[in-house]
Amino acid sequence: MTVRVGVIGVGVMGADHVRTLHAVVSGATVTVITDFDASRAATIAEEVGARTVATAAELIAAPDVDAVIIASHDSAHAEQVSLCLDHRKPVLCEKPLAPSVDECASLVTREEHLALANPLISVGFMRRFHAPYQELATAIRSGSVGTPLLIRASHRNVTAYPGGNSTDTVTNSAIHEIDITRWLLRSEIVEVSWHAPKSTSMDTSRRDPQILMLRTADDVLTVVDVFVNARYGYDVRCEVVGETGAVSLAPSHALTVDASLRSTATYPEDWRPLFADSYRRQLQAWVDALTEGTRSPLASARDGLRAIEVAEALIVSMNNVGAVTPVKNS
Ligand code: ISE
Repeated sequence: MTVRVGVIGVGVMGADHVRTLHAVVSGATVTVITDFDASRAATIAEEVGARTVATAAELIAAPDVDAVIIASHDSAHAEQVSLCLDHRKPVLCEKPLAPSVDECASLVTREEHLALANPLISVGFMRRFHAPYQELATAIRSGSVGTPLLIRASHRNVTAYPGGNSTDTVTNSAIHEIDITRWLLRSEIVEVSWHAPKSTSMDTSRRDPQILMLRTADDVLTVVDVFVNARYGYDVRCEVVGETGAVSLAPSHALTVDASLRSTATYPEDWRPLFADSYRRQLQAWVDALTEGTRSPLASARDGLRAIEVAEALIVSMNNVGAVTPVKNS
């Protein structure tokens, strides 16, 4: 069986998913594409031999679409995922599942009411498929650094995507750090606080950088700096400090040039080169589960809800001069 996939939104990430599905993933074919920019949709559709439709609703209802990928603007996710539930179509929604707790909670409730053996919603927290994060998790579980006490993480982009604000930094970028912290530690984040030094002059629309403190139920503290206009390169760091040692991700730079008495590291411009293999493995795992009729091994709708609950607590802290804020579970 070949899974016929419809892709909603072919900006940076959606286009990447289309190409990965088309060229690298086995067992799937992209049949239908839609985007608010019709010519962008037409160009990539032609590249992979798909057809285009005008709206997300049309795509989700299409008879030649078995499963849907949502890579549209974050604000459109809830409505589009909801339509997938109406049509009982499996959906891989890019993170965040939706930018508010209310929207995510309502999707979780609706999906749970369907009581399906294989839930329909998967969320694109692709770092769970990144081999270095998986090795980090294995190192923690094997006890090689003792009981984890502290995580120090960084999330740095070259430039922020246009039109966002301080809140979007949390719901769109820092959401990865939130998910990976609970995934690495297997413990829920129960309390947070938000802080910021003076902002970069490069972006007047948001506080940037931001420092986030995430405390898990087992009392491990994660400290993350998220700097979405860091300019120098795309850089993700993570060090887990335990009672007897520390374990870190290897540096994000792919290339080091040694010449003229210098060693120069070259960073990627965005996340795609660093996480290309994670996206591929995530898509393949999703398609395989659909083909085999098994449960999706990707992050679930409830994982999406948990992450946005933490994000909302961070936003409360942001609006209350960094007050320590409990995370409410709905
Ligand atoms: C983007 O959507 C991602 O998923 C990237 O991993 C992240 O670094 C970036 O900040 C987001 O906008």
